[in-house]
Amino acid sequence: MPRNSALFDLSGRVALVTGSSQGLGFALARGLAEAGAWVVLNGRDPDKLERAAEALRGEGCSIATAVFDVTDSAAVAAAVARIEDEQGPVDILANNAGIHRRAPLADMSEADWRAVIDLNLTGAFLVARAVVPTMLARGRGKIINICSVMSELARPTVGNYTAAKGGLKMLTRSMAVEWAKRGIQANAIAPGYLLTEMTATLAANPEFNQWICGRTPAGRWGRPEELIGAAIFLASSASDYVNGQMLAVDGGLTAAI
Ligand code: GCO
Repeated sequence: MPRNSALFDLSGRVALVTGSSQGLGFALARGLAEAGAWVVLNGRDPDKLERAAEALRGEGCSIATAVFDVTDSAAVAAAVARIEDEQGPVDILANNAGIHRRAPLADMSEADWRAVIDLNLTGAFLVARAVVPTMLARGRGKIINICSVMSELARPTVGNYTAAKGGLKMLTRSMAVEWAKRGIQANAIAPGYLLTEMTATLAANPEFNQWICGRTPAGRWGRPEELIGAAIFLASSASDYVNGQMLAVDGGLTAAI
């Protein structure tokens, strides 16, 4: 058991954060890197990813990049093999990649349904399945699935996303029950309404903004960096006996009616 000062130390750990060229993933990557991890950023757009990597390297972070689409299992397998080769086995996986395609369910296209389930849910399974063999072999690993308040609550126009995030919560429990005995902790973080590129149009809508601020006990939107404490906890030895849990970082939103 490490001393308190070492409980949250990620020095020497390799962390892969999917969807990390912007938004929550970028903030998580920065937070894990500042806690000592060697962080592999992932995204689909090589230029955007490189810009994100350069920004973090400029702050003194240890950063590598892996361009791949989390829905493409062959690309995932190839990328993970390369990461293992170059950086070493993945100690920490943050399944963060996510998209929105908002539409009322009655009008939602099959393509928009499938795209969101595929990326937000199936993608997390595919990347976890690719990194878990070396975790199982070494008897340790941390998987952090980025869920949502939409893992618990629904609102109109985001039925595909809500179904995917609800599924991701249960996938987290499935990972925990299958792998806990093997030294792997799988848990989730459920962010509330945080200001990112994905929520910018919502935040800019005065009516929506007022609704969220009124609905959230903290009375405001969250900032991406407010996820970092939870992520470091779930990525570090501090959470070695925590399995299958979803920690809400939502200003109290899911605690309130
Ligand atoms: C929306 C939002 C949400 C959030 C988030 C909340 O359309 O209601 O985009 O889905 O972004 O996931 O946790």
